Amino acid sequence: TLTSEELKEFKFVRLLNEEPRTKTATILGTLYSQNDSIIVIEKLHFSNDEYEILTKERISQWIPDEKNDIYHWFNGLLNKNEKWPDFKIILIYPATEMHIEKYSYQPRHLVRETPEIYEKVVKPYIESIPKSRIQWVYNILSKKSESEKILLEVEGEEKGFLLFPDMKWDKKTIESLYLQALVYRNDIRSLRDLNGSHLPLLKNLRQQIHEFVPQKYPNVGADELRLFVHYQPSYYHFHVHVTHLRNDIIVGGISIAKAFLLDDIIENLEVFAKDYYERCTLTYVIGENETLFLKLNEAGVKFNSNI
Ligand code: M7G
Repeated sequence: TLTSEELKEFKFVRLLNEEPRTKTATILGTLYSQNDSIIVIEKLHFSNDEYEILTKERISQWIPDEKNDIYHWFNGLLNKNEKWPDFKIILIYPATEMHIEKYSYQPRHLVRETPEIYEKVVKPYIESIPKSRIQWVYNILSKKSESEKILLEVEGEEKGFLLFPDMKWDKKTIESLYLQALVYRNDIRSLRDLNGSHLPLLKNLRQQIHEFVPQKYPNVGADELRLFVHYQPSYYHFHVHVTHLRNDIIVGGISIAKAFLLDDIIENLEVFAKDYYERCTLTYVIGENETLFLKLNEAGVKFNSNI
């Protein structure tokens, strides 16, 4: 094997690829005698036994970035001499039992939700969720929090929305661009509520985002943006996720049976039926710890491929 002294002879030629989400960079270079060499370098995961001391001893600096209700986010340095932050932290404080469930590893299952199951189990569950749980959403809409980060504001009771950076985004790495479009109106709980009357809203949102984002970030084309909604979402005030195509490994969040493309939604409502989402069976993934999963189980809803 080559020694570390020998490897120091590696001369950088050019960057072939970088994947911010997997924390890898692929570099072309030369080693002795001008032979082409490729290095794939990957930041390692925190190791298990480090977690206990991680926050207490290893982090030398937390740099506050933003706060909204119980959500606080920071950038940080592990080593004081670092030139730029080497990690990003989301702190939920105080966290409820629901947060602990959501953020814990959990086995997942597919559900096939018929309109009847929606009416009987899902809708009452959504209606039982206290509004206070989405205080952070109202803070954004009323400009109490994150107002200086709003990227685009489209007025109008029916078609209006706000576009702003998702808390998962570091706000600078274009390949991992992640924005949220949050509508002003509060009468759409989720995908299930969408019907033909919402087409002007959905189309306006799509068009405005496709025009605005490439202007704001000139290295991003409209055809490099993925616009989608989650079903089930974690909060029931209608919002659309906007991500860069390269940002395609967000665990679960972009996978089939969780993310539904805005283009397909518009198509289904426009070409097939205005009440498509009222009548269709929706198949989606749900975690075992989620309250809705428990409710579905209590109601005896079994995964059924014959529906
Ligand atoms: P979702 O589809 O309801 O479910 O998306 P998910 O949380 O299972 O993905 C909510 C989205 O809003 C997520 O992408 C979150 O990262 C983002 N988000 C959540 N909170 C609490 C905040 C916040 O306070 N500020 C911002 N900017 N984004 C948030």
